[in-house]
Amino acid sequence: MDTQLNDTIVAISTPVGYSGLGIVRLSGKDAIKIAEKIFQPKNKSKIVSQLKTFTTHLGYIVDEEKIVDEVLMTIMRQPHSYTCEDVIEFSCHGGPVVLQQVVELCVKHGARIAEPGEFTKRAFLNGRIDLSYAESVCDIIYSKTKLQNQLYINSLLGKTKHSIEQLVNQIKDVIAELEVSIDYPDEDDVKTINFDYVKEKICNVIKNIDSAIEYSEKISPILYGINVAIVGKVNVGKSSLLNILLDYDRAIVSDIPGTTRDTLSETIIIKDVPIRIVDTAGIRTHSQDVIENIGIERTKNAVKEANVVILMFDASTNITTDDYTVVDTISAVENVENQNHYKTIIPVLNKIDKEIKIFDTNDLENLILNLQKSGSKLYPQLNQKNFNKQVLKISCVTKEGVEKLENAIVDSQNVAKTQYFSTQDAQPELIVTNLRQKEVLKKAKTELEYIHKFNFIKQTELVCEHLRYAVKELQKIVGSKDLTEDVLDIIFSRFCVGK
Ligand SMILES: Nc1nc2c(ncn2[C@@H]2O[C@H](COP(=O)(O)OP(=O)(O)OP(=O)(O)O)[C@@H](O)[C@H]2O)c(=O)[nH]1
Ligand SMILES: [Mg+2]
Repeated sequence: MDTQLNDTIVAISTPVGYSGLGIVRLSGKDAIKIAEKIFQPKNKSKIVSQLKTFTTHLGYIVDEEKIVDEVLMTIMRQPHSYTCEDVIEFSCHGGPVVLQQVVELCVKHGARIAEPGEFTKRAFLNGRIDLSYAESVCDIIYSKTKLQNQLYINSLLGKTKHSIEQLVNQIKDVIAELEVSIDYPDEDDVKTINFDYVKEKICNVIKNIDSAIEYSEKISPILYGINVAIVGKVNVGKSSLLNILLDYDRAIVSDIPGTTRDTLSETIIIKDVPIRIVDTAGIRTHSQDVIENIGIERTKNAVKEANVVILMFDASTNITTDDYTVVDTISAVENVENQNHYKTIIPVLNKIDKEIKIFDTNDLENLILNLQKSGSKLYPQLNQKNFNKQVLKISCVTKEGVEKLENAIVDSQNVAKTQYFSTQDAQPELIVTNLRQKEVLKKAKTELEYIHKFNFIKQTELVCEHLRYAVKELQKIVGSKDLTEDVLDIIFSRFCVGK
């Protein structure tokens, strides 16, 4: 065992502030000894060091003669505890002063203040949990939606570990089979290996990895959210839409063109997907105002960062030169961005509660269809025949069409359908839920694909070498104790103290 693990750590495991209860957690070889010094059971016949594991006891936290709090103490003996070490949890009254005193008492008697995530790190280093489990512990704590929680719980239940082990075993079987021909390079033995079958087995592993990578892109909006920028000329109703989506008056709305001069962003949840929505300064063809021009530069940045651009028009007037400038601005950003395929443009006609004049000419239709023709990804896909019917129409006064627009934002991103949606996408065997895991899969796939460059009979050793590299990569998802300290630090520093 790591020498660093020989000390005993302590931390408050509940959030800072005032609450009904607050928990102080101790873990390490002296946890029970420290508890014995600072916890006095109410039932004086009880002796802390002799208490059974997974039992809870009423008593007092004492500093010499002075009683600090009345608490419940739970004892969990090694190896069957969260960290695999002796663990003591004091369930105290949830005030910062009380909890701080309990921690100080533990330190006074030999404990050290825990680093963020150190309890979970110990569980990993002591072999109770794998790295994907540890990561999911942190992710579950920080989940913002039920869907995120649902995806992270997979790893906690050991599904990731199980699926990785299956893939690793399939590769190892192939290695074992090929090694026969290296160890006994006798003609007859080599002949017994069915190389086509071996190749098929590896292709199967690649297929599984591909499905996991593909699915990780489909759940990416659920995990990381969708960036949406509302863009349009001045006065079309961008800020009004932001306020409606947020359900409160966040942005100033007025009929003075150029009301919004800066970008404003807030996060909302639509269909259980986090949406970061950015209201932008309206774009004008000839603006002399220095501040307004800075605002327009910020609008361009918002477009750059967006997955979805809501391209807003005023349905109650005809298309103007400013609308062309807006479209040109978006196209210019898109071209610089080298056609980032994640960016979707949703054209929206606002103010349909007023008399609709925007279809009086074909200008809108031409403008949008040209945008589509030049390679921009529009949602929904529009065509000349049903243009008028297909294009999304809303009113920020009556709220007509707003729900349709909300759905369009999520649907445009090809989000994986999970049990919270009406239809379900088939979930692959292996689900990875963060970028580290996805990158590892990509590297493993590269190693596996490499083997097709070799002659299986003459270069068996090289094939095996790349297969072993692939195994090594895949194993990084579940991790091993010999992971370097800096990799572990990156993973566990995301945690809160006390977990
Ligand atoms: N009738 C009607 N008026 C609307 C609608 N949406 C917005 N307005 C009005 O249009 C005017 C401009 O609205 P804003 O939301 O400030 O427009 P904006 O696009 O943010 O404008 P800038 O910040 O100046 O670029 C306000 O007077 C709104 O009340 C709508 O759907 N129908
Ligand atoms: Mg505005």
